[in-house]
Amino acid sequence: MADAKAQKRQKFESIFPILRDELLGYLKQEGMPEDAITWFQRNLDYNVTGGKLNRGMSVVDSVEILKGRKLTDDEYFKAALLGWGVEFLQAYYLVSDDMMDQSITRRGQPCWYRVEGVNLLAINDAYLLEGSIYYLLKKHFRSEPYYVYLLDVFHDTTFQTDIGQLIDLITAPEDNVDLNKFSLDKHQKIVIFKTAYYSFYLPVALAMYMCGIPHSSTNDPYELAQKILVPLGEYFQVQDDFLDFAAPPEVLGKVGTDIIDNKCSWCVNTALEVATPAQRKVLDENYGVKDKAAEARVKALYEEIGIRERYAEYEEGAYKRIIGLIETIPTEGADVGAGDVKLKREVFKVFLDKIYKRQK
Ligand code: GPP
Ligand code: MG
Ligand code: MG
Ligand code: MG
Repeated sequence: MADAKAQKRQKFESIFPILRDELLGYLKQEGMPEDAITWFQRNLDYNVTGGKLNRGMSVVDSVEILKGRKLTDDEYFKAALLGWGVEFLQAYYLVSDDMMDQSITRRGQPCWYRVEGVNLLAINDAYLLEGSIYYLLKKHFRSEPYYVYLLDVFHDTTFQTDIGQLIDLITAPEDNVDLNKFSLDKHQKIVIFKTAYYSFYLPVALAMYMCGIPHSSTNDPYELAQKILVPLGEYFQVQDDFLDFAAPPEVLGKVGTDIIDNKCSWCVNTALEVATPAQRKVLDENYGVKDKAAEARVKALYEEIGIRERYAEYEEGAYKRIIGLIETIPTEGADVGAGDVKLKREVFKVFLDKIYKRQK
């Protein structure tokens, strides 16, 4: 079992060098200087690989489930390319997000902008990661009837993510900590926009387009998918917020910064909902303060209000709710007007099982 999983991952990983070489080939073909090619390669190797690959591999898994059979070599390559497209988008966001959040480590290594000699060049490197997606899509999908839908869904989810990041950032100003600005409602908006669309809807929608599933004005399968995937992504970001506080950095691969960064996190919102006046005072005085001792006081308060039990309770509730949504799809799959292709429960169940009770 573990072996099959490792093999699957290896197969997916084996596509990356092909895509990287195509991108580097473009720079070579344009006669770019050697140091630019080397820089770009280092950017790609440092930032695109080394993650959990959940998002990318979900495209392949979903195409396999939708088609209900083993993929041909060409189909596998195309599905994996779309999966890597999501991973490139993720890399683009993480390089940028780490600068905005002033984070220290990512995937067990220094954040890219903190690597010797990189600094603000990381901004341009992020753009290059984003541009790479469209170079690769054009090269391999230009003549497919669904090409424009691929572009559309990448663009739409990118815009949604940018809006989510905007609310995330302006709700967490560095110089003005005001916990009255936070609420679980606002948190929900932030996480749906900054995470759920690009991390959960995008991979499945890409797979659906690749399988030729059309939109429908009466019963749109893409809307149905979104109804399940958005809550799934919301749950994922609550996990991210909780792990920022609770997970050891050596397991998580990153050092949590939410308390010091004054973030509108699930943890602080949960604490605010139940805090006594005395506890509220502790939060007011220590949250968002750029000081390790203040951070430790907030963490102690989280323990005091039983945040771990509250999180476990949230997790069980979220899991059941999402299973309930998945079960609105008929057991034999929903008819989506694409011949033999049916939208099956398994697409969503497999994705849910990948993240349920995750520790990192
Ligand atoms: C994750 O938030 C959100 C993103 C990675 C989207 C970034 C969007 C941009 C427009 C840059 P997070 O800060 O909680 O992630 P992490 O905990 O991994 O730093
Ligand atoms: Mg952030
Ligand atoms: Mg961050
Ligand atoms: Mg986080």
